[in-house]
This record gives sequence, C-alpha cells and structure tokens, in this order.
Amino acid sequence: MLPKPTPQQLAWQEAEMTVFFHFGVNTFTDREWGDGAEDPAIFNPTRLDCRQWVKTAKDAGFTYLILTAKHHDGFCLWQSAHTEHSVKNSPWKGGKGDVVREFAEACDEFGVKKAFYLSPWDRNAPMYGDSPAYNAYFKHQLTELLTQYGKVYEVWFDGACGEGPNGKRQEYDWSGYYGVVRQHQPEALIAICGPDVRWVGNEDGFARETEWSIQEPNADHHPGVTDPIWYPAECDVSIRPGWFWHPAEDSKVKTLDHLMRIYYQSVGRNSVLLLNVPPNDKGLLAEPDVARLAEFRRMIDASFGDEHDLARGATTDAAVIDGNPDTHWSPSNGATGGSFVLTFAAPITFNTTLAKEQIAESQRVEAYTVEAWVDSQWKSIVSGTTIGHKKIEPFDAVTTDRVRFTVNAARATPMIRRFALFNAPRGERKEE
Ligand code: FUL
Repeated sequence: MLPKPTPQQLAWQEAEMTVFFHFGVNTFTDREWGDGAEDPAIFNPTRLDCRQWVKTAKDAGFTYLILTAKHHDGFCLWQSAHTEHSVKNSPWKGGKGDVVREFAEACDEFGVKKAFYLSPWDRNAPMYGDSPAYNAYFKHQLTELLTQYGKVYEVWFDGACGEGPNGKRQEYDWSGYYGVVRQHQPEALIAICGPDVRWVGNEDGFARETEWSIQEPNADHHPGVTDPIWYPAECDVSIRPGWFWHPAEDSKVKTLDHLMRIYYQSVGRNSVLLLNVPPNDKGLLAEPDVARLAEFRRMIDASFGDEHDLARGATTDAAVIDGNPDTHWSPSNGATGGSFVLTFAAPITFNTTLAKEQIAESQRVEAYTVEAWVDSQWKSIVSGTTIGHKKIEPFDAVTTDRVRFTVNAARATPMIRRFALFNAPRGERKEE
C-alpha cells in the first residue's frame, strides 16, 4: 500500500508557499543566535505592525505564516507565565504587549494560517540540560501557545541542540511534545523535528531533482512505525543572508532572479517553499523585502498564471488540461507506463513544462519524458524522474505543434493531474 498524505499535509502542499518571520531579541542585537543573557529592555519595536507583515505575505501568495515565538535565546514573544525572559520585562507596551497575539489576530483577520516556531534549544532556561525539568518547562510553553491563540496550523521544531549551562546535554522528549500538540491542536502539522513535514537538508531553498514524499520513517520522529510514510519536503531559506534582520543586510535582499531560481527548485521540485522575511527593529518588514516580495508574486504570475498555459489550447484525450483538480490521466489497463499527446492547431513556442500528480493518491512516477515533434520526428526535451505535487522543468524554447508526455516507470499506475506548457520570462537566467 502506497502511503498517502493526511488532509492537513495535502492542504499544506497545495499552499506551496509559506513564510517565516524571524523576530526577537536578535533583531535588536544584530546577532543570529542570542545567548539568553540579553537584557529584555532591548526589545522595543517602536512601530510593530503585524498586520503589515501578514498583508505583505498574503498579497505575495503566502498562506501559512510561521512566527519564531521563541528562538534559541529563550526570549518569549508572548506573556509566558514560565519565564522572566520575555516581552513582559521589556519596555514595549509597558511590558503588557504580546507579539504572538498581535500576529495571531492579524492572521485571523486576513484569513491566513498561523503557525509557531518554538526552539527546543533554550540558552536562557536554567534547567536546560536537566532533561525532565526542561521537558516539562517546554511542554508548558507549548501548551500556552496552543491554547491561547486559536487554531494553529503548524508547529516547527528546530533540530539545533546545544549543551546546557550545567554542561549537560538535553534529551528532548519528542513523543511527549507531539502528544501536547495532538492534544490541543490535533490538526496542526509538526514540522522538521516532527512526523509530518521533512527538512529538505539545506538552507538554500533547493530541493533535489528527485524528491520523494514517500520516505522511510525516522526513529525519533515516527517511533514504532516501520512501513514507508508520507513525509514531504520543505525548503527553508531566508530572503536575506541571515535569518534575523540586520541593518547591513537591507542592501542584501536576494534578487528576483535568485528568488525565481529558488521557486523553480523548491515548489517546482515537489517541495513547499518556506521563505523567511525578518521584520526589522521597528517591528516592520523592511521596504526592500516588501518590494521584492511583490515582484516575486508578479513574476510567478507572469510565468505560471493559468492564462499563460499554452497546453490549454491543445486537443487531447487526456484529462490533464481541463483545469479540474479532481480528474487525471492514467494509462489504460492499470499499466505503470504510457503516453498521451497534445496536438495544436498552430505551432506554439514554450520553454517550460509543469506536471502534477494526483498526490491525494500518493506519489508514483519514477521516470518521465516530454518530447516535441520537430522536423518530422520526436525530439526529447525533458527527461525527469519524480513529479509529485508539482514538477517544473525549464529548457531552451521549443516550437512545435505536437507534444508527447510519457511515463517510463512508476511505482503504481501513474495519475497525472495536470500537464502544462509555458513560455516563461527568464531573461538571461540559466537554470542549473
Ligand atoms: C536553524 C536555526 O539555528 C537558525 O537560527 C534558524 O532559526 C533556522 C531556520 O533554523 O536551525
């Protein structure tokens, strides 16, 4: 039996683009990792506006938004009852403020899905390294986040783990943490050090050419599971060199070309993109990031908007161009390979293919090719491996009036939900 996504994994995969907001004491110290010894008095965002963060992200097409409620420094962006290292001892709003609440309310207002990053590694908590005591502390904090802010769609557990102040290494109680999440937010995904979403393995935003959502279980995160599981990949990357805002990086926001390369190689390689956009010390997304996100959206639309899909003008028997997410093409007689052809009344020119499997029914394709009829013969233009939720392949433009799509190998009868052709603007950019 092939593993299938849960409804929550499916909704997340279909969202394709998610955002990280790294914000906390590091925003004020110009550091990437705080040591937990920060004076809470430094936390004072004079113009904090979570509505600006959320609106900017939503306008750019991101629908899952993750806030670093607590990073490795242990500083809590909410009024935790379990530590003094939090907004409650900052001058911001006279110590009465709650960034998590403002963020949660903005997400609810704009109808996007809120999620929390909670670092297990805590360089401030004195009991860190005293495993049972710290695990209890962590679960209390998790409970606060999961019970006081309405529906939470994802919890992101970072794998970083350092030594405690007592020189002892903390043993995280993963199963216990998952139990707290499942108890209070049974529909929340648990990502990275969690059973539902897998880290792609780098922080550059690039998935592999061959990316399976079907994986072997991980002993820490899927205890007791032996069969292959649905464990899709997420590509986390920052729009800047660092995860936190640094004044010197206002001029180092990734170029549009760079972001598009990331899009092709994350969303376009069966992964979800988690793009970090760190608010600044005023509590606002900085202008260069806001402008770049808007450009990014425009370029994605100009490249892959439905109205640019040239395949929609084809004649074919295959249910891959009808725009209906519930239909798909499969080879006849349950075969694991086969072809369909798109025929055009007049030649079209395209430089990109986009294919999708019906992943509600698992991931099946292992090898596929796309050919164009050129000079009275089939010419291969793409040879790919996995497809999954979405596979985008760029190449030099081809002109033809006939395109053939073939599945060469699959783990079970392939189900192709969509096949699209675009002549995407890429300028001089060459895809690796
Ligand atoms: C890493 C952390 O150490 C970084 O600071 C950042 O939060 C990144 C997303 O995960 O493990």
